[in-house]
Amino acid sequence: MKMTFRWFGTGQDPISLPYIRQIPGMTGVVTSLLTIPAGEVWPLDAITAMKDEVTAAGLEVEVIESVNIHEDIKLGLPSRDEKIANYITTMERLKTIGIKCICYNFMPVLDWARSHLYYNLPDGSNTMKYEADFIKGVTVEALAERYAKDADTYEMPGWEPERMKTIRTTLEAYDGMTPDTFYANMKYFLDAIIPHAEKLDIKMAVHPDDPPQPIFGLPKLIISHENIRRYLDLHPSSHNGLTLCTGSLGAKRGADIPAMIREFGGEGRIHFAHVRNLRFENETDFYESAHLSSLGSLDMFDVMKAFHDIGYKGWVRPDHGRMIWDETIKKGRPGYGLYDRALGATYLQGLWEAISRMKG
Ligand code: DNO
Repeated sequence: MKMTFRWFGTGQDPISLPYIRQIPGMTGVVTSLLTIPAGEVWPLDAITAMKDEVTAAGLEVEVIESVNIHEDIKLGLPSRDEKIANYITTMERLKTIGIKCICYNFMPVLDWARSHLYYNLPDGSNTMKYEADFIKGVTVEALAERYAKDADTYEMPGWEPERMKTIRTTLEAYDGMTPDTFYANMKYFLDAIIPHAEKLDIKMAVHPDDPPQPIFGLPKLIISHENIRRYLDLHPSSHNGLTLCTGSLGAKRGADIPAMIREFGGEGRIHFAHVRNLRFENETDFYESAHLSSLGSLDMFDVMKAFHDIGYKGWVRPDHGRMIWDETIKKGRPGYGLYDRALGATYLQGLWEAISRMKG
């Protein structure tokens, strides 16, 4: 595995590249151009500038998270062809700087959602939380407002105030969308881009829906073993793969993450991994705990062992962390402070070293 760190880019992330470089074992960052709206072609000069900046800091950039998919593609509108063509041009440009993997998601309208961005834990740290009843009782506008206030300087990806202006219309566009239609729209996209991904040798890695249950009446499909299988089968190519996110998939009680790693990873379909823990408070509610197995509901040893057993050579990054040691919103986006993710990265590498050495 290759340990990496998510970095949102200059002006978008208060954590500096030199700090990231000092995290033990860190090989590179996974990043994006956050200011380019979904559906538009990424400018080559911005792509090159990003690459130069990361390289100058002594880090690699091989994974992009994310190149977002325009809503017209998800909805299957006639205008999707133009957006898909733009997506392919962006892929071609990313190839010129050596990108090997693109993480993206097929979540309708919104990216990941939580009820609380800063939930206080007894040890004085704070973390993100998901409370199902809270989400049921809130409007999407009210939640967006809460995020805008709590996330302060930094917009929550997928919840940008600009997008929120037309949120009702976008939500309504999904009225009556059946899973079959949604899968057909996914297939249309995959059939168009995967041949290019093969030619460019860029591994496409879909991120599961987070949380793994419908919210605000929106269909959520990439949430379980069965649905991931269906998604991968829509276009059977090793370049049509998965971002295995333990936190997203693991938020569904009973999900067997190590089994998914062994199955999908064993087939060479996992290209990128987000490894983090969470702690269930009841059947549906959870908060994002520190990465350690003893502090959460997921067993990180079993997760890393499964990756090790399949000979995983792809990218891994620690995922959401708590805010600790006086970290405030000014020092990191929600879930993306420096310290707890750095601790997570070293812990995961410790597990990896122990597993490797025990196998001799
Ligand atoms: C959450 C992240 C997601 C992910 C996108 C991929 O923290 O894992 O926002 O980047 O869904 O497109």
